[in-house]
Amino acid sequence: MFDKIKDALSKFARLGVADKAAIDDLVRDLQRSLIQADVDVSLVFKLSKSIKEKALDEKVPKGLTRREHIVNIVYEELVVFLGEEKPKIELKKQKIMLVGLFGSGKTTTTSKLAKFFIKKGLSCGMISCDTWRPAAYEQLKQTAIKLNIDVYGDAKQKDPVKIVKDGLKQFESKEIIIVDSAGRSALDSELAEEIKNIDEVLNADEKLLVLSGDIGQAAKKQAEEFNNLVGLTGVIVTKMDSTAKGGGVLSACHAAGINTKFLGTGEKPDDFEIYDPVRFVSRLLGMGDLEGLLEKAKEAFNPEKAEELMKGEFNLEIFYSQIESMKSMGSLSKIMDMLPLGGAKLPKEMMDVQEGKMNQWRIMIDSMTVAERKNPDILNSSRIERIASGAGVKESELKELLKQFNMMKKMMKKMKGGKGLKRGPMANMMKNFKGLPGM
Ligand SMILES: Nc1nc2c(ncn2[C@@H]2O[C@H](COP(=O)(O)OP(=O)(O)OP(=O)(O)O)[C@@H](O)[C@H]2O)c(=O)[nH]1
Ligand SMILES: [Mg+2]
Repeated sequence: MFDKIKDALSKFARLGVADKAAIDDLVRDLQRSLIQADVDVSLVFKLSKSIKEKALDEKVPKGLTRREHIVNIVYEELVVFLGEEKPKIELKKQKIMLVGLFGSGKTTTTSKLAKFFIKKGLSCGMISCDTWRPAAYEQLKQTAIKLNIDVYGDAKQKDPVKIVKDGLKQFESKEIIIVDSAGRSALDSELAEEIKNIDEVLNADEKLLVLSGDIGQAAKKQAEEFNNLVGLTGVIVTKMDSTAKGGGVLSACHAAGINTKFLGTGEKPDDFEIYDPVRFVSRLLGMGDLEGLLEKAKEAFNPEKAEELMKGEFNLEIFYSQIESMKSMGSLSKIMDMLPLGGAKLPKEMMDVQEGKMNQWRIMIDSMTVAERKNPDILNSSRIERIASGAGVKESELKELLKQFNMMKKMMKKMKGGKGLKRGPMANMMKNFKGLPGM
């Protein structure tokens, strides 16, 4: 999404002069990109007018080139345009109701949200009161079982209000209760009445409208209608991974005075994040998202494993668990997107190969005996032959794994004797990040 903005800025950054013609050109490119993202035209004009005025009138602060100053203006104006402040998500006892039209992502988001709060240490119960779609409860139950989250529903009960009442009783002791409601193709009088009735018994602290990112500026009308009906406390925008129109939704909600609180970024339970406009725009402009990466790394980091790593012998099992924790940080390409590499990117094909290879490594390690995993030095040619054929790979592929393992082993040795993270690649990344405009 908004890919063209990044392109427009790099084109601008490559120019020798940052004169009026160059600024006009930049603003025109920005306008085109925003309109492609289905941002409302009047909002686009407001934004570009403000960027132009600032770029031409404001004095360039000391220490910045004129070009850097203008890039910074674009960055700051986009942040203001897309929501300004990171929403506060309170970690306290609360009831949350999700509302929205058909297929917007309510049911998927219900379990994503539950998982979010559980990871923060809060107890959670989900109530499915969608009596409209036959398999709605079953859909939520399936994910609930997979993720081990408590869920309440009643496939035979036709009255959503009764389900909510019973669910509330069942989950009295839970800190977080999330209610998944039914959708319709439009907010008609039937849906309006149903939502009002549910809210009367639920008395939700948070009333969140789930909007699919692909509806673009149509979000404005929906957000206003639902807001008039129940008084929304926020919006969750889903499918940000698969649409070019998310910018239209984000700007429309902000203009309507309704905060976007979370983004859905994929179909999996972990493809979910708090919406932070600063972070969002940094990522958009290719400035990386170190904070997001660190948060994910923290979640994936297992202190016991790390201690084991630093103390004991490095073996294939530890190597394997390293791979696993990298995988739980999300797909490699997503991680690469978050790194501040200043636009330098690994080609997508290469990252896909790497992920495929990781899966293969897992299968190979699973084909080894415990002794072999603990001490890969004992892998002679007959063992290599046996493992490769057991895992269904070529011997050269197994040797490649052993090579990577040995490289990592060397690196671990250095780290053990070395300076830790203070002078490692993370520290360098931090330095890079601070040097970026607007940081
Ligand atoms: N790519 C992507 N797909 C998503 C995301 N969120 C939801 N989906 C998909 O969107 C489809 C509809 O999601 P649901 O959660 O069933 O939507 P709903 O609002 O509950 O739909 P109804 O109950 O029919 O009103 C499913 O196929 C989801 O997997 C997201 O963030 N990214
Ligand atoms: Mg649903």
